Order: sequence, then structure tokens, then C-alpha cells
Amino acid sequence: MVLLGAAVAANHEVGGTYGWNAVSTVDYTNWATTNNFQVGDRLDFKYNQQFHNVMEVSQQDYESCNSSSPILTYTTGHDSIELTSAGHRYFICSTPGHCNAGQKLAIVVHCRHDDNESPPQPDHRSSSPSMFLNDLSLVHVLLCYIVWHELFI
Ligand SMILES: [Cu+2]
Repeated sequence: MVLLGAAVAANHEVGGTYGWNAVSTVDYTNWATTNNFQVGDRLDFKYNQQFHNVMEVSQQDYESCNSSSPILTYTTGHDSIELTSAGHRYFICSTPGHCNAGQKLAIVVHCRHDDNESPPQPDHRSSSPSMFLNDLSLVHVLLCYIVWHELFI
């Protein structure tokens, strides 16, 4: 992950200035569409831990707002979650009523790719270790796409 994440990994602050909240002014589905999530990026959940939490759940539990069998639970009030693989991820708040009020987030994480095809930072590619790293990155990207296709096609 370090190989791929070092250059251009992004932090996505969930909900922007509203953070992770149950107020009706935040539409997390809409927020998700304005972000491009890639492997190696992070989700930043900021919230008041007296009232909220973050639960990663299955798609089914996301849709039904079921918090009884979370995959992972976060409670610090500022959770930074790395997106380590491509695919769908689902998050809800387990405080009664909050998920149904809209405090739920579904995202699709894409394989990392460079938008411009030119090799990054030519100055840093002078020696063989750099070439080795680039080859590893290429393999990693290919593996990511293979996993992606097995999951979704
Ligand atoms: Cu909540």
C-alpha cells in the first residue's frame, strides 16, 4: 500500500464541513458522488463521539440500517479509514434513528490509476530500485483490476 499510496493518495473528509452527522442537511449519497475514491485513499470521519459512531457493515445491513452485526466499529470521534482494496464499502451510525435519518454512506473504491499516462517524477527514476518499484506498482494495479472484475463483472 505504501508503494501506491505515497504519491497521490487523498483524504476524503466525510460530509465536508458538516462531518459525520445525522442532520438532514447532509446527503452522504450526494457527497459520495462528488468524490473519486481510489485504493490507498482515506476516509476521514469527524463527529461527536457522544452521539455518533462509525460502523462498517454489509450492503444488506446498510440498506436496512441494521447495526447488530458490524464488520468493524469506530468510536474515536475522528476515524481515518484507509481504503485498502477496490470495491463497495458501507458505513452507518448505530445510534438509534440516525441511519434511517440519512447517516449512512456507500462508496465505490476504484483501482488507483494515473490520469495522465506520462511517467511520474522522471527525476526520481534514475536507478534500478525505482524501476523495480514501478514494476511492482504495475503488478499491483493489474491485480487490483483482476479482483475488481471478479467482483463486479
Ligand atoms: Cu449518529
